[in-house]
Amino acid sequence: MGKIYFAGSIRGGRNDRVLYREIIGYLQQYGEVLTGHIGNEDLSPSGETNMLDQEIYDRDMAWLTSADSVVAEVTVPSLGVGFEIATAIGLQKKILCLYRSGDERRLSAMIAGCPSVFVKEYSTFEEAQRLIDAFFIDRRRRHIAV
Ligand code: 6IA
Repeated sequence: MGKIYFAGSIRGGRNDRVLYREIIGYLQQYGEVLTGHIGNEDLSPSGETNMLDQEIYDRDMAWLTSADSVVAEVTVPSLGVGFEIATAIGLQKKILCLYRSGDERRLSAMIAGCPSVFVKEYSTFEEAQRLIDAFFIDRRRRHIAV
């Protein structure tokens, strides 16, 4: 099984942290999720001060480099998640961006318009599960075909 880098907002806002945890739990059937702490309910934008920002950056970039695929929940806008997606594109990773559309918000054109990522909209967790299934099953098929 491969390694999966899950990206979700931390300092951008923690409103979706419960959903992140659910997605991380679901992803575990498809590989080792390197970034399980993103779903940690106790992780607040000002919390966990025992790591320097540069240590967080170095660790996350190493994980991203070692990952086989990247799944990002991009509904809550986050500079860090955008940065990770752009870096993952440069590293030629397979990337799934999951987005919940809403009346008041629209996904950044830099993600929505990027041909190097799979952007999928959903509204329920069940829909997110099906999109994740399709992403990984498709990947496996391509892997076998190669
Ligand atoms: O700009 P953001 O903070 O929203 O960026 C979130 C993204 O950057 C996530 O996908 C993470 O992979 C990464 N990231 C940002 N901050 C941390 C972090 N901070 N720990 C791990 N990954 C991070 C520690 C806690 C912090 C609240 C002090």
